[in-house]
Amino acid sequence: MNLIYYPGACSLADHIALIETGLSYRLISIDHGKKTGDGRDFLSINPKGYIPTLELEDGTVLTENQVILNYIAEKSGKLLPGDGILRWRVLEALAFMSSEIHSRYQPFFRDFPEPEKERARGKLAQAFAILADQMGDKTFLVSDEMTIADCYLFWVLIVAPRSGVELPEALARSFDHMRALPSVIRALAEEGLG
Ligand SMILES: N[C@@H](CCC(=O)N[C@@H](CS)C(=O)NCC(=O)O)C(=O)O
Repeated sequence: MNLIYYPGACSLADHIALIETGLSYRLISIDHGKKTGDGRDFLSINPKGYIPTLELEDGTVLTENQVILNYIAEKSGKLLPGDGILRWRVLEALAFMSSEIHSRYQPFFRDFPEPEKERARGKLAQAFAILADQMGDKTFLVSDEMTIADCYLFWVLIVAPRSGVELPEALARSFDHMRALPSVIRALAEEGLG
């Protein structure tokens, strides 16, 4: 399958998940003119125009980070508990990070006016506190086993400094732990981010 990505963007979560699960993948970058690294018009692949975008071997295209992460987990049988409450906690954490954190990074990506940034900082601080509480002293967000929620969390934590909101200790610890994992080191290197 092809993962269409920008270096360091939220597609990093899917990239880490692909490496962790051992599924085979090809990385295809896109440029700012929405041209793919293999010379195609990105909008004709994903009219939404954003990454991550996953192209399956039969040409089917999947979009939306939460869905792509779920697909990787289902396909590999890894990074998502098969049943029980922990499965729902993983999906809950993904939805929370997508709607309450990722979308609140927009003012910092696009340089919105300061009052909007300040409002976003307040909401982000609350959301980080909730995740830190959930993390507690566990190794990963939901349990002591890594899940797709941790792949997304790592990207969320990479971007956090752009907002100027300080990370609670449990999240700073998670970031240090995650960035030392072989899958994360490899994903960053493959995206040219060393
Ligand atoms: N709803 C999408 C949002 C993905 C998204 O915001 N991707 C950003 C990169 S992190 C993007 O492609 N931005 C390019 C643009 O908005 O033109 C998802 O959850 O996958």
